[in-house]
Amino acid sequence: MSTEPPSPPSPPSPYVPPKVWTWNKASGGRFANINRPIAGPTHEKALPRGRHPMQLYSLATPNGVKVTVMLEELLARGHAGAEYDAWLVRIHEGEQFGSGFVAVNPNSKIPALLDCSGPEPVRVFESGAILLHLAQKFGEFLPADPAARAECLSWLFWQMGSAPYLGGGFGHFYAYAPSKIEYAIDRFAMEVKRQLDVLDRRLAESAYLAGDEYSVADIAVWPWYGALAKGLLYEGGEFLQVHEYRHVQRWTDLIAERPAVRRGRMVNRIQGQPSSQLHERHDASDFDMRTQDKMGSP
Ligand SMILES: N[C@@H](CCC(=O)N[C@@H](CS)C(=O)NCC(=O)O)C(=O)O
Repeated sequence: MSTEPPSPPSPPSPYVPPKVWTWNKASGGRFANINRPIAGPTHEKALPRGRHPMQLYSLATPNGVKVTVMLEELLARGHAGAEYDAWLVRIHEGEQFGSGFVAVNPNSKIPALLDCSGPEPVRVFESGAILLHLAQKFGEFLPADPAARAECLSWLFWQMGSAPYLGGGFGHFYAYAPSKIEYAIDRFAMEVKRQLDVLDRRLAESAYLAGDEYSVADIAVWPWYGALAKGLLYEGGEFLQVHEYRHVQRWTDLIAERPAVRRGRMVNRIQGQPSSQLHERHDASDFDMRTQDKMGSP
């Protein structure tokens, strides 16, 4: 009989990728029911269609809010052609994989827009493309001067390239991954703090990202980095010490005051105060009984 004490459990062996990746459905964590390695529809489902020129299929995530804010801003400037029906797409229930939605966005992600103002509907997907489509169509929120326009487009595309590190990188590993991986959290926390510093330095020299005027660049960046600056994303405010980015804070507060922003944030929203949620928007009067809060309440 051995008298040696039992040996302590050995640490989990490091993962060694196999030669060929295979789909282990159980490893998908919180998003296992919607993440798939293949594109295309999972089921037949036609999209609803309303009476307005713009048909939006979306949800009030930061990417969705960009578009509802843009449409509300255009309406506030008197563009009746920007009237829209906003339909709710519940991405956690897989509605982005319905055949009708995939026909509007083959990438199966909100937001997706159908511009029905012409003889044939025009589909637009990717929030940056939607903002640019609307800005060019209505001649708003995109500077006419070539140098100012170049600055505006640079920040617009900066957002498109940067936010995946914030959401898919930092947010995923800090808040959603089934285990906390120090290497991954460090890597993406560092990158997100660097991004906040990029914005902070820019906003130290001008009121808005493209210069003196509010533009599609602010409309794209604010829902992500403004929410982050207010501690509303991934409960990461303290961890990232977001209060230190004081020019980002100033800009976030300034934009949060805009009535169109307060309205746009409510559209297709399914969490937070019930009175601040407008699941679908079909008319300006839909906002009447709602609380249009600023950036403060989640
Ligand atoms: N680059 C895209 C990203 C869109 C995106 O990631 N949408 C998310 C919600 S914020 C989505 O629909 N996810 C559903 C899924 O991945 O199945 C854009 O800016 O429009």
